Amino acid sequence: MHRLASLALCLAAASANAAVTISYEGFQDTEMILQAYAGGTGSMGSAINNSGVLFSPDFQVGNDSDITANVGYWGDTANEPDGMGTMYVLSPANWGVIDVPAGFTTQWSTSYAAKAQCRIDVWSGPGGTGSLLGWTVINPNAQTSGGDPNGSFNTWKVATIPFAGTAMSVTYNGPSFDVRFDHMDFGLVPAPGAASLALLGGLAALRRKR
Ligand SMILES: [Ca+2]
Ligand SMILES: [Ca+2]
Ligand SMILES: [Ca+2]
Repeated sequence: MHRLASLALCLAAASANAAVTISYEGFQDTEMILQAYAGGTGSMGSAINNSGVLFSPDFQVGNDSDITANVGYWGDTANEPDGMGTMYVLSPANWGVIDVPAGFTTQWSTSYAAKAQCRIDVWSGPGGTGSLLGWTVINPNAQTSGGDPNGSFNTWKVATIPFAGTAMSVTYNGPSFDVRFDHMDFGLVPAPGAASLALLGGLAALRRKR
């Protein structure tokens, strides 16, 4: 597909400010994600959905080797928070870009299992340009071994970057292989109870009117 045509598809499908969750399921081992979440495919042909999120070639998926029996560093995971597939970075430049052309607001968050430090930045423009809206440093979190039953990336935590304004890209700055990601959220998913709180507020306003 022509790059511009696929970009136009993304823009049409993803409305601004919609929250998107990426779970990294449905890929082949070591497949580059590329446009699999933007109406296109990953490097091995997997098409997931059209959430309007595009990955530079630095981001790949590995499936838990306890399930696939295809043993490699990519499948060395356990206790994954969302299915059996996780994402890692393979980048000679220690750099990767995730673009969201329609933009997202409020916060970015992810689950991670880290053996090394990396930095994540959220930007107002595409490709890591514009204003730096927010950032976080992910530090190694106690990885042991085993879990389901194998996997040396087996302890998961959540990192969150809250920000004001509208973001169009997220960049990764860190080593290859040593940080795994899963259940990545672009935008804020309303917490359970938020709707009922709004309802209570409405009822209170009604009572005051009487
Ligand atoms: Ca597992
Ligand atoms: Ca495992
Ligand atoms: Ca997953």
